[in-house]
Amino acid sequence: MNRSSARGSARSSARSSVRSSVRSSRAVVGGAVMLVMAAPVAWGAAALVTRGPLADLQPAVSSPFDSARAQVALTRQGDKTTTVLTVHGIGAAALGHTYGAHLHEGVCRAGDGAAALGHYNHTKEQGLPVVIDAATEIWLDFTVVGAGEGRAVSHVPFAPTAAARSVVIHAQPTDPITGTAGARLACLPVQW
Ligand SMILES: [Cu+2]
Repeated sequence: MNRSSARGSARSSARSSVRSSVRSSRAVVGGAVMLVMAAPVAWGAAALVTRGPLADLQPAVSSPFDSARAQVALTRQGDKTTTVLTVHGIGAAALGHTYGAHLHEGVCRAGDGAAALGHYNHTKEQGLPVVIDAATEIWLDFTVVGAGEGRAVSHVPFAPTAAARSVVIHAQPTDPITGTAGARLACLPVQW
C-alpha cells in the first residue's frame, strides 16, 4: 500500500476519493480501508470496501477464478454510487478474456450460484417497470490483463439499499440488452 496516498485519500472529500480511484487503484485501496476502519457502518461520503478470496460457485469445475481474490469499493455521493471492482490472481488462461460481473440481490454462498438471486435492479427495488441496463444495475465487466488482474468501474444514479448481497462473476461478457452473462463462476460477499 502507498501509505502517503492512503493518508491523502482519507483526508480528501468523497468527490476527490472517486477521482483518485480513477487515477490509481492503490490510492483508493489505502484510503478506503482507513475510512472503513474509522467509520465501519457509515454509508455516506466514505467508500465502503469489501475484500477477500472469491467463493467458487462451481466447485466441480476448474475456472480461472479458483485462486483469485477481489475487492469491491462503493462510494456514494448523494444519490449516485461509484463502484470499483478489482480482481487479482486470475489464472493465466483467462488473459485477454472479458467476464461479466454484477451486483446481485442475494448472498454469496460457495457452490450455490442460485443463492445470489437476480441482479440488484433499482427500478425493481422502486416497484417501477423494470429497466435493465448499466444505469439501473451495477455492471462490473472486466478484461483480464497483465499478471491475472481485472478492474471495472460502475457509475449509477442511485444508492443500493443495505443488505447482504454479492458480486457475481460470470463466464461471458454482459449482454447489453438482456443483462445476462452466462454461467456463474465465482462471487464475493458484500454487505453495507
Ligand atoms: Cu450477474
